[in-house]
Amino acid sequence: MTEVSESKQERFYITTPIYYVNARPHLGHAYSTIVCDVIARSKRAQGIETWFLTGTDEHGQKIERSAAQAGRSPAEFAAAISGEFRALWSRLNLTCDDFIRTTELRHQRGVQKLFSDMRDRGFIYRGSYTGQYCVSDELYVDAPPGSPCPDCGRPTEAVREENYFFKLSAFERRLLEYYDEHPEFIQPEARRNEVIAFVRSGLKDLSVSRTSFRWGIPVPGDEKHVIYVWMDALANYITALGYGSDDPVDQQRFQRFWPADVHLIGKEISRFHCVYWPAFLMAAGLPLPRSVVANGWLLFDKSKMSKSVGNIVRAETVADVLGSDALRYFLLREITFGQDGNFTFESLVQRYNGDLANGYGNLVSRVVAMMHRIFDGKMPEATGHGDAEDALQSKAISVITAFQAQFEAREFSRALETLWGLVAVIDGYLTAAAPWKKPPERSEDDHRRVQARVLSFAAEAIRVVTALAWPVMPEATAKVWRQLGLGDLEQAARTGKLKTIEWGGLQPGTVFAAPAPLFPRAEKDAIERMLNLENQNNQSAVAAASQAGSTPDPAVSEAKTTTMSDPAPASAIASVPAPVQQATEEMDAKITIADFARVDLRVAQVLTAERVPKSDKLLRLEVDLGYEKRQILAGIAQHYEPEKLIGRKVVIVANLAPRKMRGLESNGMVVAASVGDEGAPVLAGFLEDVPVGARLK
Ligand code: ME8
Repeated sequence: MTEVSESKQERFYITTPIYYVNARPHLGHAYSTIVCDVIARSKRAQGIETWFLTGTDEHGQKIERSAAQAGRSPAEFAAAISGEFRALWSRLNLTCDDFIRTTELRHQRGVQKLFSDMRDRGFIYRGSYTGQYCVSDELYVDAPPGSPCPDCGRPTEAVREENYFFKLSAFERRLLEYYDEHPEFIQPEARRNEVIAFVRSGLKDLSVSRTSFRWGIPVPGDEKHVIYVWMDALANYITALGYGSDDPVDQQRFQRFWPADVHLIGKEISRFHCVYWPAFLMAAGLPLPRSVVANGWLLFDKSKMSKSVGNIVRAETVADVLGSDALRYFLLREITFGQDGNFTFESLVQRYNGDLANGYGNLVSRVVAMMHRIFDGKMPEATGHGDAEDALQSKAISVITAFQAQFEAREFSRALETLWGLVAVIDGYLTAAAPWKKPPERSEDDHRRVQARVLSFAAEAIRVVTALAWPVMPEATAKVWRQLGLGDLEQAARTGKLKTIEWGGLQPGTVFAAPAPLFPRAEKDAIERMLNLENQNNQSAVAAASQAGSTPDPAVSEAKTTTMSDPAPASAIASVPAPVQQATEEMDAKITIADFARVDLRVAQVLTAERVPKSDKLLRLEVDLGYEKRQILAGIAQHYEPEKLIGRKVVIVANLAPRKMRGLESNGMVVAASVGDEGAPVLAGFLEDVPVGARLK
């Protein structure tokens, strides 16, 4: 059952947990998702066909209650917060191939199929449940009334319901055998031991439906029940691929990528992923994932960063002040993967200045600037080399091997430490050779030869660091790649040019691009600025919550709340309820940089353009963002001929929630000035050439 076809070896499927939409994303969520992105990028760079899935978990009692508290329907509430996750992932340069929402029809259909299959195979039966339930963890708790939740310590609630049960007990032995035969299934070891101990202590059948609330996927054929939210949520890993769909394209994707190679999760949800999920799959006759890998917790003020503790830091705050690469680098470098790790603003700024601003960034700008000053930006021919060059080259070669092995073993912190060891060696090599200083006894010709040798060796070593660091810092490394005259790094990765990284890729004669700042040094006020942004955000969250509580939206009917496939309305990105008057006031109010930064404006190139049938206003555009292609509908047909738009660079709002118009999905919005009384659109553009995907900020 768990056999995998030969061809699957060349493919790689990785998933994050799908995040609850009861609260906005924070650094903890960003951490797991960044780790997945880094792994996905490195697999793609190795030429492995990769699928990276993330999404949001939108059903269940917890979300229903959070929405009610905010005075909104669950559908609206979920759409707003889900939009925030999606926008953040794009802001952090995360290259997810798909983002699933459990309220989508494709998911609902797949979950119902899974449920029916398990029931048809005799693993689901009717019974009644009397016991405790933890709404925060959406967990049945086997304990007497009044007991706190053993996982989170919060009070549990008594539940007495007619339910459907899953025969979990039937899988106890098979699960233990599976863990035994596949030691890599649960990682790291500590989690594996916990899970095995839990299963050995005996498995009871699991209640998999609820009748006391409505916000969920109905049990097929018995609609008064909704399916247990964890069964609903776990199924996302297959429904997103196409399980349960009749469309051959979906079915093919499912065949291509299932089973998953890595379900990356936080350690607190190991039981759901390592016990319930494989048991569900066995019951449905589906192959099991290859591994469930748990990251440790990001701690802030010594406890797990979480919304309920109230000790969260937002990823946007760090990205606004230090850039998204700095956040990505810090999380991977600072935390030993698999273990808990502390977040402090002090260590963040220290690492930023030490490793990035003064380290890699400074090294690159020195070498690129000297290359321009001394050799007009053209890589010189290096003639001859001595011990120092041999040492540098062999260090670089050994770092390539060590880094790749450590990275593959998911020892990200060690791998980056190894790589920055090379940065230090290049720095030392430059300082010792001092190509900027001509010793009096050295002739002009000799000096120029030394300069050519030293700068070309240093630049080549920087190329190696840059190629290896790309999955972790895609933005900065892409800038360096361009400065080294090597073109588009993202494209190099996509076209297999990073498959083997070897010494000697930078050829004499290569023309370097102009130096561009990479990591400007963080000044003393950086921490203060981040703290201010956090405070502002907390205040606006409090204001939003209090407004939300006071403005329940009577216009949203019950029918709407149970709709499973509502796309996020564009206006729902802000999670503040927006009666019209308030919206008008907000238009007049000043916004902060952080508010502006939430709008992801990007340069995109039009690949195809055509009129939308039966619409005199709409054009259907396919645009390239560099990191992805997408479809956008633009209301410009009366002012622009479609053929003339092809190849043109336009500005789009890249993180607008998708909308359907005339049956077609629009993923973003083209930005245009609105001119004259009629508001004729004039597309925004640039006088200089700009690369696709560049962000406007
Ligand atoms: O559990 N440190 O969603 P969730 C590290 N919907 N990782 C953290 C973290 C922290 N402080 N805080 C959150 C759920 N995470 C379910 C999952 S999957 C089928 C359903 C990350 O919104 C970590 O990956 O509570 C953790 O498991 C996940 O966010 C929990 O997100």
